[in-house]
Amino acid sequence: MNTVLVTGAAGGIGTRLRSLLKPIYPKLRLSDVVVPKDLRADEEFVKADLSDLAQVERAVDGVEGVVHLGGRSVEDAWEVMLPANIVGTYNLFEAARRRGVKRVIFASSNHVVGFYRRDRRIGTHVPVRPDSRYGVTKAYGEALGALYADKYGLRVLCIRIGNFGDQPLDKRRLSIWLHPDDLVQLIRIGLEHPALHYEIVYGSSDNERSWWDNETAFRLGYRPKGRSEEFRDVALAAEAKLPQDPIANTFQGGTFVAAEFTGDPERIR
Ligand code: 15L
Repeated sequence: MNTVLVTGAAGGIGTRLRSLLKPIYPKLRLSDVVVPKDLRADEEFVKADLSDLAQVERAVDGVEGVVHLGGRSVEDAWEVMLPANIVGTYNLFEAARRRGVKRVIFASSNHVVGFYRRDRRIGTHVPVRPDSRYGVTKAYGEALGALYADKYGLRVLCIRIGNFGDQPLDKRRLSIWLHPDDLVQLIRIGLEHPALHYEIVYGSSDNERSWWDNETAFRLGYRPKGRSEEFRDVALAAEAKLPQDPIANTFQGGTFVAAEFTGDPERIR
């Protein structure tokens, strides 16, 4: 894999990945709708609005692999989601097909399955249960990835990212935390695994309290190093200071589930 494009390079995960991926993929290209504040002279940057197909085509031109982090990464109004995550994700896959990109890593989210209860252990073959408009756009992105893999032969890895960061922030994140180095490992699987066609994996570290069966990732060679339990005391202390919401605490998606929720949670089994 020679040239790799990271979309959403000015965002939280993108900013961190820039320095982690550069030593592995020296011809790293970055794109975003805004120029990253700390862009270095040795970094290649192409400004692109994901809702404009021509701009996205320019961004992907000449690259072999794309790590697609771009778009809105939390819940928002449909008017925001539509151009950023629906039109934008379509444009990304379509531009990749038109310009002969070989592989796309799609940054999906745990919010694709946020309405599963915390007492359920789920793999990647369960029906999606999005907890937000945001989660729906990520489920749509996974479906687009399957279409472009099956119909046009793109190799696609969808990573349902839990919570990315140096340490788990609270009790829920003890179950879904993803260490930056473990995300790099998953991205490398997506960009380099010789037998990859289309897969969905969970982007989570070696978390004792995980709700997810990440068998597909392990089959592809993923060996996470981060262990959330090492941060248990700090995470639980932080949890004690948070407002507690029974709906958020029942379901895997947490506050994304509770936002706008009406009625009886017993209807969701
Ligand atoms: C996500 O998908 C978001 O992008 C991130 O900001 C966190 O909210 C994360 O999920 C989470 O569930 O903690």
